Amino acid sequence: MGQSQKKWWKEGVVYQIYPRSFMDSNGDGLGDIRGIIQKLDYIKSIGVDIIWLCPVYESPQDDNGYDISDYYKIFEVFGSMEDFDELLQGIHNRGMKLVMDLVVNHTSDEHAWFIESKSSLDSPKRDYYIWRDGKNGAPPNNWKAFFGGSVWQYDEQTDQYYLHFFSKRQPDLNWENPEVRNEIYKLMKFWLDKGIDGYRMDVISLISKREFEDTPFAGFNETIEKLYANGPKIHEYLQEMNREVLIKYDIMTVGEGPGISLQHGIEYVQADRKELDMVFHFDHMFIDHGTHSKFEPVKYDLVRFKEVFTHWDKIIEQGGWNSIFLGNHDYPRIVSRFGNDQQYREKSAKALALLLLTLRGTTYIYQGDELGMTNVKFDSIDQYRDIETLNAYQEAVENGADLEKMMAGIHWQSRDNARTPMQWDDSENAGFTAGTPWISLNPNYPAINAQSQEDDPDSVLNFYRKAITFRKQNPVLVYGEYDVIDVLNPRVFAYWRYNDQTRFLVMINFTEDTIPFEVAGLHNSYKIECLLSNEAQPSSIKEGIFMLKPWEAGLYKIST
Ligand code: ISL
Repeated sequence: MGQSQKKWWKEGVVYQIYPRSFMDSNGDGLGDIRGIIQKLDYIKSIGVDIIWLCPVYESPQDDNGYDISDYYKIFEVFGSMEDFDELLQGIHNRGMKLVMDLVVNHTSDEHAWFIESKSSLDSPKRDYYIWRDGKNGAPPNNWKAFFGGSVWQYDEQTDQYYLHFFSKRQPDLNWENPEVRNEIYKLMKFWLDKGIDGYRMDVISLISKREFEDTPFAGFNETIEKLYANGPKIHEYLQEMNREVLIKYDIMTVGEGPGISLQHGIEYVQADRKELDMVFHFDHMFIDHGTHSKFEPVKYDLVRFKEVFTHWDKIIEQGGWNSIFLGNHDYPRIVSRFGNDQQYREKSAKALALLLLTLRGTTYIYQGDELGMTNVKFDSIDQYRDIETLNAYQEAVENGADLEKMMAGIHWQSRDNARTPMQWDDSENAGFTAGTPWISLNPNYPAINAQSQEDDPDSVLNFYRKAITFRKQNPVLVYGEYDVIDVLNPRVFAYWRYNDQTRFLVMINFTEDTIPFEVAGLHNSYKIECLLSNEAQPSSIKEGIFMLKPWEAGLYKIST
């Protein structure tokens, strides 16, 4: 349990921006780079240190920018390269850092490489992508894509199939080809030489492919873990990328990865291996997905949830580092998913903030979660924009499934829950755009918005500010040990964070009930001081027991 080496990216708090939904500066209904520039002071005021910007590169937007057609250009609806340079400067001038999305498992089908690759069997770029012959007039195997259908798309002109793990407009690159890898390293350097401070690497766990044998697994997540992710050459590629690019810059890297278990995770991030700094695993993101579909959600279990965080904390003891997040642009709003977005919206949003900022690892906050923004329930499928949601609905229609049930699943799990525009104020369209927004707003924006929270000392926003400031003043929350308390308790998430000098106790009641909670060994003769809480009158210990009010969350300092 050695002391973890100090790094800026361990201490930093990350704020994730989904540019399309953040701020529209020119009234075309889509967020843009100048919109982000306008809001930099707001972002700085939250207290965050690092901005992770989702893709802003040229793209036909089949998957909102995760389908890139030119890695060296900015998507013109988002702005120009000059706008980008100004954004980077603005971020640096405020003492913050910028991490960009790196999407190199696949490109857009409109990328020049793919157009050339597709043009003929003997195109010099044929081998930039993964082409295979069909099997008896059918695709090469039975693998399913993340966004529905087969992972194989037939191309009539050359009578072969190409692989796409995501939409058919997102063909997978062939990392076996050294020319492809060199092109990727080159584009990475282009942005790093501009001065960006790191990369969030999209589905990096999928870049090394296995043999394309049929999957015997019925469950999609199991297929991902056993067949799609962590392929045989993944570490060879990442070590090469590290040698060729990463080592030359003072940056942070976080690899996104479906199918990364803790055992795999360590192989990506153990410092001596010289690969990545952190990964995003999905053990808690898949926690309420049905076996066959995320749109058939199951109720999640708090014990399992605590076990996931406790289990992943081990990555630090083994020489790696953790990323702590509860949501992003692909998942429901955290307060709707893990909190209570009705009666206890504010309290539970603050409880989750406390969790995010006191677990061991780098904290990631997704835009709008600092306001306690909630899921949306659009009445009609026509109001949804996300390709995953639309494809899944279409599949349900084709299969004659129960569409009411499907809509309920979409209300709960659609990625669009996190993609409704930022709620800046209570004016029309929440101050997000002067035009027609690309996706409807959550109708609750008159009640939930940044402006109304700004001056309210008890707002969710100001709780985030407080908790971030507190974390900065107390490095034990970054580097100190983590020990879970009563892991089998199904209602309370409690843990110690400590070092030789300081001991903090964090307790969060994840229910709507008042709950007695006992911390073994703790009694009235200790000095127990509550330093952060979402309650005006935080619970105190009486006869060895705390009575935690509904969704009460508090951090206590314990001394003798
Ligand atoms: O969204 C998901 C749950 O249905 C995830 O499985 C997601 O598809 C996966 O984590 C990969 O996500 C990333 O790559 C995708 C892109 O659509 C996502 O927005 C991105 O975060 C393809 O580039």
